[in-house]
Amino acid sequence: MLIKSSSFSSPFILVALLVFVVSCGQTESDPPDGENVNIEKNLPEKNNQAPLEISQAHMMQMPPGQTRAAVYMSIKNIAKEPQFLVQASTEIAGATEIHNTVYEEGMMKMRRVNHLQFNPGDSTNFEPGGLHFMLLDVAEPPGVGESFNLVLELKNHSITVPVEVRAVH
Ligand SMILES: [Cu+2]
Repeated sequence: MLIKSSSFSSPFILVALLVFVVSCGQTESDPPDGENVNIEKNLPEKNNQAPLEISQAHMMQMPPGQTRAAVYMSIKNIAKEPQFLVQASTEIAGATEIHNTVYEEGMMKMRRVNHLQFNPGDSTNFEPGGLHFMLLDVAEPPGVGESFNLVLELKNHSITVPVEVRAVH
């Protein structure tokens, strides 16, 4: 399932993505015709477009008594400029950190990441054994099927991502 998430309403984002595709399909030698010009008049301000496409945002159900959890997702930079993730937060956690998993001396360790760069067109997977959002001090773990919002703070954007809680099989 693909979830396009942002701090804006869904219809707005659909329009923004559509316009993005249209503008990408045009080349210098292929100027827009009259109809396209009319469409472009309705272009939202460029920096209002959500630069990241988020999919598969989820967290596994937390075992009783546990207060930490990892959130996973796939992030694709659909903008033309590099995007910088500097912070994440959610109301259900006392603190949220960006972590990477590293192997040192045969041990798997988590390391905090201060910021991440997403280059145009790149897809980055947050997945077990790799990058993840670490939720700390979760007082009331959400149940299976519920969802909560994780806010991604980029340098120039704030994107609200619905995170789905999945059952551990
Ligand atoms: Cu971690």
